[in-house]
Amino acid sequence: MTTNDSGRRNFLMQALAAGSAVLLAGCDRLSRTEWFPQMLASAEKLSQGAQRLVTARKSMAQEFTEADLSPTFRSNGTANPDSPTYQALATKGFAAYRLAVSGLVENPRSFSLAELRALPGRTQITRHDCVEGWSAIGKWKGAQLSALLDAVQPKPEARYVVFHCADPMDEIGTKYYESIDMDDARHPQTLLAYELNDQRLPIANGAPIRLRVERQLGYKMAKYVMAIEFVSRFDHIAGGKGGYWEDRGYEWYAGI
Ligand SMILES: Nc1nc2c(c(=O)[nH]1)N[C@H]1C(S)=C(S)[C@@H](COP(=O)(O)O)O[C@H]1N2
Ligand SMILES: [Mo]
Repeated sequence: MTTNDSGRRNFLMQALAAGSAVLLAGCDRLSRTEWFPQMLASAEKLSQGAQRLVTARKSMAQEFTEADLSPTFRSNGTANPDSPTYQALATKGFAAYRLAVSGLVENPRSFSLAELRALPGRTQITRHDCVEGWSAIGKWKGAQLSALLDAVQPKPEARYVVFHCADPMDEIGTKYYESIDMDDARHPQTLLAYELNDQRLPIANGAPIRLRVERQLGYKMAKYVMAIEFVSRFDHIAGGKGGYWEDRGYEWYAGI
């Protein structure tokens, strides 16, 4: 390695370290400054590349035992969506809930909760890491997203899965949303979860359906999922960065 190479490497390592330190500092405060989104955008390119080098995308997230479960799994972000449509569903125990699946698929259709429960599923005890600096270990049960893919048959042009949520985030009704790529969509631990710690998923944690995508940070795990859309790009959706927090400067690939 030449002197130049190692100088460049040190620079990269420092940039990566700075990126992760800032990530621990919190959702709201930093995203409003101008330099923060820009720095995250460049840190994302570095960390995504680094992640691809060191971790195969197919690797499994660590799983834990019942003894490791957190006494309570806290709620973060929206705890009860402020939307008449959602409240009407919740009042009737989500009996009328249907998950609409659209976009670049051969068989667009919707799923009732019973139909989602009937899909091949998985139970897993994993650790959830939020960028605000807390973690919790919980037991999740849900349909494997790969099973839903088998049912709807994504077209070859489909590159991303977008999750549209019920919760308005501001007065003008901007809704939470998220997206993942097809590698994560087909990963065995990627679930449309309907149970937390052997109970029906509580409203505070995303009832009736929330995404688990275990090798990424908490904000990727969309709660209150109402619709799923398969797309080839997401620059036309909301702020164009692939998620509610991404539109406010967070990195799209939030690998841990
Ligand atoms: N729809 C929706 N999904 C969301 C959020 C939200 O506010 N709305 N917050 C995200 C963040 S930042 C985290 S850490 C987790 C929190 O999940 P929990 O409430 O089960 O702890 O949900 C994520 N998914
Ligand atoms: Mo979070």
